[in-house]
Amino acid sequence: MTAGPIATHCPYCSLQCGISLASRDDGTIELTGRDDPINRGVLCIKGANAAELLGHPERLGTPLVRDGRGGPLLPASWDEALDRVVAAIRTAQARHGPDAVGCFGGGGLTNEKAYQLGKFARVALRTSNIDYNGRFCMSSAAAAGTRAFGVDRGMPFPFADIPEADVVLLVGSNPADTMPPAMRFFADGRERGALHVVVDPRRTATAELAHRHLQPVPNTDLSLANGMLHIAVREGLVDKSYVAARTTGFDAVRRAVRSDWPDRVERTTGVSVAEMTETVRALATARTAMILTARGVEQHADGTDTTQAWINLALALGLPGRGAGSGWGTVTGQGNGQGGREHGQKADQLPGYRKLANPADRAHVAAVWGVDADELPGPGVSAYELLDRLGTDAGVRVLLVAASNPVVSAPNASHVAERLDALDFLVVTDFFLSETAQRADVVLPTTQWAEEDGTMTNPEGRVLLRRKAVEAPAGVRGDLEILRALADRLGRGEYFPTDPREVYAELGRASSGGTADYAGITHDRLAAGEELFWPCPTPTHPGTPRMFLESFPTADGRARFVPVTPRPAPERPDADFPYLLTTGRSRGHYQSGTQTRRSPSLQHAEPEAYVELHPELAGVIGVVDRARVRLSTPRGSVVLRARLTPGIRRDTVFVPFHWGGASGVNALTSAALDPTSRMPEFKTCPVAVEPADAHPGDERAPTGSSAALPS
Ligand SMILES: Nc1nc2c(c(=O)[nH]1)N[C@H]1C(S)=C(S)[C@@H](COP(=O)(O)OP(=O)(O)OC[C@H]3O[C@@H](n4cnc5c(=O)[nH]c(N)nc54)[C@H](O)[C@@H]3O)O[C@H]1N2
Ligand SMILES: Nc1nc2c(c(=O)[nH]1)N[C@H]1C(S)=C(S)[C@@H](COP(=O)(O)OP(=O)(O)OC[C@H]3O[C@@H](n4cnc5c(=O)[nH]c(N)nc54)[C@H](O)[C@@H]3O)O[C@H]1N2
Ligand code: SF4
Ligand SMILES: [Mo]
Repeated sequence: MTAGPIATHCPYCSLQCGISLASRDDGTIELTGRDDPINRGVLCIKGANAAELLGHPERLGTPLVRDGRGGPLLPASWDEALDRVVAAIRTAQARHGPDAVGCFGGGGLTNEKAYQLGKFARVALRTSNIDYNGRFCMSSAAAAGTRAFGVDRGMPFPFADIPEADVVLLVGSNPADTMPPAMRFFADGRERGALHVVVDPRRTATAELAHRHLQPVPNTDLSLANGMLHIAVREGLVDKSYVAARTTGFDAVRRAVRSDWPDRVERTTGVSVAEMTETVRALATARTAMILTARGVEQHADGTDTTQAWINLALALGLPGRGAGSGWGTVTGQGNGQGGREHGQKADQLPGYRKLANPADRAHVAAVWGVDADELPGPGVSAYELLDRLGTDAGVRVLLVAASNPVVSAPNASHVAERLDALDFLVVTDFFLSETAQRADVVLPTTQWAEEDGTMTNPEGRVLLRRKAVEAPAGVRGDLEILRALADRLGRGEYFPTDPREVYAELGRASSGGTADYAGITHDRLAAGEELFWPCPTPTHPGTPRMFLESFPTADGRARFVPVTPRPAPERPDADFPYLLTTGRSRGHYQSGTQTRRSPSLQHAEPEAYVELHPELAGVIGVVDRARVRLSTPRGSVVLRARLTPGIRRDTVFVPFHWGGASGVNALTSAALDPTSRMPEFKTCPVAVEPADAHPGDERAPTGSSAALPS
């Protein structure tokens, strides 16, 4: 312990709840919730048990290198491991050119690390091949938000606005499980008399708390939103003066929704005309109203248009920029899901949301970096496309993964694992031996949250200082130090400082004048307790908690309607695959589970993967609660324990994606990509559901956890 207690933030989700860490006399660490503006001392089960990650027996303490091809991973010195990585990079680039080396980043990285990884790809590797797991997360909302408002800031207003909304429509979002401490904002609103409506194919914990639950067929939200806009037009509920003064393009949208007759939409979605009408009337007549969307809306092959459909409804009702308690927002998910998408680890992007394809943007960032703009590569391909081409002539031969576990979390994951195995060389930096690290040629052990300083940006665009509270184990290096050591060996070390404050100061200059302007936010201002939201262009600027009040950051200052119409789903149920599979999260585990499956308390609370199904469906296929069920899609099959719940639609089953191996649901999911955001279709695919024990020969119990995990 450096000194205690130290104020830091949770290692997991975007809420970044305030945590205090102190060391007890016996050397153990005490973790408590801190009175932070967001969580007010409350933590969910994951954050409350996060200290179990510190000093964990499976923590990686030394680099690992693979002994020959196919041999085991063995401990090695840092010099040996780094030299091997650089030799592989040099060989691949000499043979195949700079783009033969790629980087795959993550939205859990601090702003400093995300920035540095993007710079490392462009300046040290000179490759166009970098993307990150945020492409799997909210990229569709980012695309739709940018198209409509000229900027992507998840929530363009603070969480504190939620209780101010008289009506809240929460679509494809389950914060009661995914961000439990945020539920107090909703509870405060309901106490004031607000009306809350949840749209989800499952009766989630969030839907339980709401007044109304609309339960559509998965992947029909676009029709639902268009149907509701059709009703708004027909009933004269459109805010005409707002539309005239603050938007463009409404006529085309009005024409586009003309054929979305409510009774037709009812047949497609399963949501009744009465439910739609009541919801639209409530939103339109409320003093303040808010539409919030999340992964249930976005993780589809038409996720950008689907998000746009909800934005179109919000614009027609005059919500964005109306003032406190009104608007549209997307609830970003990963620890630094917001900041992770702003600073250049995305294929087409430079820091501050600048674009690699824009000459002025290139010139600005190249000047900050001290390199020639012509030296910077062009845009690369998106995350799944990068993974899909690994080891091919058109693809990357050497991949560096930092802060993601795509063997578990990517769609069509068995294929992704095959592609990773086809690489000449895989390098993973992690603090545990994730399923992806298990396939690597070199694993570099890195520091974790409480062992390093850095900043995170939460879903409201608020920048937070996450402080170092404990010493890292000897033998472990921070990601910034690892990038520096690699850059040194590539002859570019001077460009890569390792002090997070220094990196942050540079990030501020690189983002200055950009859409996500951090120039005025400093570690010192944050340490002094200032609450700062970007854009914040100067050291005396107060930051921007609430955007769009006067105008939108588009060329003409107006928000843009975009007409969107439903497209046929990439795959439709048929006799072989008659039901719909949807996927998402459970309360006790985080993402690919690398961290939470190693927490004894969380493993005890939620030991194994499961499939939620309706008792009637269970009856039809002949399984009882806790029986083993086989789910199959054209890509593979998994066996999971049944959890019967009347809260799910009869035609739909739900599986959380936190487990790998034999219980990894991503062996089933589809990699159909949204044409704009390149977001995969995680949330819906046709599936066959049958009792597992009808198939003798597969009597293996679903373990889900890898061999390396505690039993
Ligand atoms: N416990 C826990 N919390 C987390 C995480 C975690 O792994 N575990 N991860 C964090 C991250 S990275 C993220 S992105 C967030 C995600 O947070 P959420 O978006 O709240 O989580 P999901 O469970 O992915 O999806 C939300 C809901 O979408 C519904 N859904 C599925 N298909 C459809 C559809 O077609 N239409 C509609 N309207 N709804 C649909 C699902 O039933 C689910 O309840 O959570 C963050 N918080
Ligand atoms: N079927 C299905 N699949 C999904 C989703 C879904 O809803 N359904 N959701 C998608 C979404 S929204 C997301 S965000 C992705 C997330 O999926 P992943 O990208 O796999 O995310 P994590 O499991 O958080 O993986 C982070 C890894 O990096 C390590 N790590 C954490 N912090 C750091 C760090 O600072 N440095 C380094 N070097 N390593 C670190 C962790 O130990 C862990 O192994 O999954 C996607 N996959
Ligand atoms: S809600 Fe998110 S940030 Fe808060 S304690 Fe839970 S996992 Fe951590
Ligand atoms: Mo996410």
